[in-house]
Amino acid sequence: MEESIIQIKEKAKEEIAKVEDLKQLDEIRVKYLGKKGELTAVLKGIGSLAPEERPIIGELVNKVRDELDELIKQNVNILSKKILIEKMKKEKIDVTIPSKKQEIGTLHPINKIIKEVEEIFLGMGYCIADGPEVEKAIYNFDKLNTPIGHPARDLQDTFYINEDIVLRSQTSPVQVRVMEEQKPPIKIICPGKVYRSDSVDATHSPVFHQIEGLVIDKDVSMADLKGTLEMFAKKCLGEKTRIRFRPHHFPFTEPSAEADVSCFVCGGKGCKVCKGEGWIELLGCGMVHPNVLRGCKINPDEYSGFAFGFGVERIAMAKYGIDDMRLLYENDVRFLKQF
Ligand code: 2NL
Repeated sequence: MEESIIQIKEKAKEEIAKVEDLKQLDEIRVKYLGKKGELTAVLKGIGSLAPEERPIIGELVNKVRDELDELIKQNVNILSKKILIEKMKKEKIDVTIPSKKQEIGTLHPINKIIKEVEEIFLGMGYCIADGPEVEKAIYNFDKLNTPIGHPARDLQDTFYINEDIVLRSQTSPVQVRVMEEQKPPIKIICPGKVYRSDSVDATHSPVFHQIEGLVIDKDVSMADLKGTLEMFAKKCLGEKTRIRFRPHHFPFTEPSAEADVSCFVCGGKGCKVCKGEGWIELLGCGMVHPNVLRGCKINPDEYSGFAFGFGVERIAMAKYGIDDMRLLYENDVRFLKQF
């Protein structure tokens, strides 16, 4: 009996020594020390032994059981440590490996143009003004000498929230608000989103960006307007750029003009960008209509002013050689990365 207990012990020790993972170790514990284990079976059979043998065998079984139990516990510790060390080796982090390159965003070409234009006009002493995109029709039209019945107010052309409220179709209402709130001299530019009921194509979008400028002071003339725009064109498109005015009509200016710039690609000889013309249309402008001044409680006999306005997308497309406006709104990073 004693011999078979020792044999069980030795067999168990041998098996424990070969164990490679915790699961195997637990299986051994169950096999020898579990309820149906080999040592437990010996204990259960103790009743059939001679009474004087019982305490001796009992003590031995308990000793072996404690010994094996301790051995298993030790091995659990050793194995756990080994497993942890291996895991740490496998998952070792090399902190000296250079990190993945961080992609740094760039300004959208539209915002780039807006910032550039702002810088140019800030340099000429202008302030930047902004105002609501949802605007009273009075500010968007009436106060800009565009009364009811004017085609620009057509339901086909303007987004109406209701009869009296529109999505602004230009940033001029911001300028009207400034004229009402401030006394001349006024020198501002107003960049922002504007809305027109246009279908999307290569040159149109129902939402686009505009920059308007306004100067009100004593003795402001058309020559000041032309000089200002020439300065702006040279700074924005290159020092060699020339400018020309063609007569035009806007309800809010009189006289009005469209200003062209000499083609900044060919210098005026004629090329693909200027379609052989040598000139590219830049913006609309003029002297602020006396009705507009009066509507803002500015006396047209005392003050005069000029105003101009242009679409930012058009300038961005010309400057960067973009042939389809939709590219500016699709947010394709491969396109945007180029600017
Ligand atoms: C264009 C032409 C223009 C103005 C905008 C303006 C503003 C006030 C008074 C008078 Cl408050 N005029 N703005 C003047 C002439 C032209 O824009 O083609 N824009 C896209």
